[in-house]
Amino acid sequence: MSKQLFFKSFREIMTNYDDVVVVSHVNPDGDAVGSTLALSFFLRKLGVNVNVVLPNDFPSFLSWIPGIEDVIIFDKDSEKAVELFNNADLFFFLDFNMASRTGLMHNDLCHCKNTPKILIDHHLSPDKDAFLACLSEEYTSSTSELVAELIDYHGFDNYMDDDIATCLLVGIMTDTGSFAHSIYHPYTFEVCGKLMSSTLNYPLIHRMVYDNSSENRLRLLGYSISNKMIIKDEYNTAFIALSKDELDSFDYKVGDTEGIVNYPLSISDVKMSVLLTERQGVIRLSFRSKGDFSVHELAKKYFSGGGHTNAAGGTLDCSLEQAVEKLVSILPEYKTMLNK
Ligand SMILES: [Mn+2]
Repeated sequence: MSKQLFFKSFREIMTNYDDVVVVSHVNPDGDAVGSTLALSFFLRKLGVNVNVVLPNDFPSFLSWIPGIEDVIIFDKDSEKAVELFNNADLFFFLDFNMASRTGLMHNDLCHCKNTPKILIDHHLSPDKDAFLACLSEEYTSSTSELVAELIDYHGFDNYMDDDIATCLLVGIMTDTGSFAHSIYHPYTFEVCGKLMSSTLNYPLIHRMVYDNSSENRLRLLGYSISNKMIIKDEYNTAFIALSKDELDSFDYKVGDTEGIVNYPLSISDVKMSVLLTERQGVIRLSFRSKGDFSVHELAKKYFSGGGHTNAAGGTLDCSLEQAVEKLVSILPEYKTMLNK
């Protein structure tokens, strides 16, 4: 479905549904939270009853964002979440495109397979047939930008307010690393300019997102880079592996490792950076790259994951040492591309 057709038919589609549940991916980031909340505000303005359900808790740096107090966290209140799922006549899937990215909610969502679903997302390779309507735009900064464009299409002045604009700016800001990457067209700046034209205090929003760390989080970052970063010069690759014990020693909270993976890329020759973390028995891998080296392909092929060309995730069911071994063992395959 083209973007224009999606926007055009959106209002008409929504006249058929009254009880909507908006969901996003496990370990929700700024874009997942910002886009789901912004869409839910917009849908309420269209007269729809909306609930937002996230698989697990959001990072503490988002605890102030408008609307967050009404979000249902599945792993804290699964009974309520399942009740909402069962009552829903429509789901929105935002900022992910593989049902397995909904973590523990996956099974319960599978039980609602007859309830129509609408996708709004910017990740690669969606399963388009699974959706009633699908807005999948790989070359867009963020899902929040797509929600902004949807609202813009239906009348910016009629529907935009400071709460929605705040959520959208947080999503776009975090998915672009403060407007440093993942920007493909002028519209990203145009719509942010429009969002700013209200009474928003942008420096305050930026500060609330980026200058909101605990002391432990910053010390964990320092430790990760100073003590744990390994550089494989031959492959222009850097990686950091953090065990559960190491995370615990910094009193790890959800979101504390967010962003660590980006730092090694600031070294001029490093083309790929990988963060491996040991969580609840599995190893999570987070990949970042520069230029046209696709971490999406690599994550998909070897780590049951995917994402974007320059940012992707994956998991391995093994020990941290084995995960590091596996990562190092596949680097020769990518040597030429990593040295381009
Ligand atoms: Mn996103």
